[in-house]
Amino acid sequence: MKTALVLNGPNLNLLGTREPAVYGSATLADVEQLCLRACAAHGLALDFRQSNHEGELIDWLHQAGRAEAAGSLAGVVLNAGAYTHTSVALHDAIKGAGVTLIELHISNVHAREAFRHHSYISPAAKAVMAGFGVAGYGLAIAGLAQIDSAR
Ligand code: CA2
Repeated sequence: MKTALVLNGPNLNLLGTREPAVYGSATLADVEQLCLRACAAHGLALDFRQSNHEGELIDWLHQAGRAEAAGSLAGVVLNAGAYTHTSVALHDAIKGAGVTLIELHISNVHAREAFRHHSYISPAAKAVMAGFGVAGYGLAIAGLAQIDSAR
């Protein structure tokens, strides 16, 4: 059984505690349970992580590239949080790792402030998901399973 790696970036540990109008009321623990159900439905194992540190996310992407090349990983769903809009380093890590990656945002970043309209992740991503609330995590896992089964 292959694994889906779901990575969450800075401040996503605060999910469900503030800004429910933007991000909903589900906590990150709720999102992990949602991802577990989606993975089970698609015959995948789940590895679910969150970090507030750019370098740690980069290390995890490098590991993911090796795991995908070895055949044990289907790919990555990444909500890079605000690093989406700032991080050339994450862009380079995704490209350098050669990992199959779906960029995910809970909110529709294009309907928000102008500084959220540009993503350094999108050019390195296989697909982009935004605006479905936390349900987007399940949809992105379904998409990853689809991409993997078509290989
Ligand atoms: O919509 C998304 O998923 C975002 O990636 C979330 C990021 C934001 O910077 C991106 O522009 C869009 C913010 C994550 C922080 O989440 C919080 C949740 C609750 C309370 C405070 C922050």
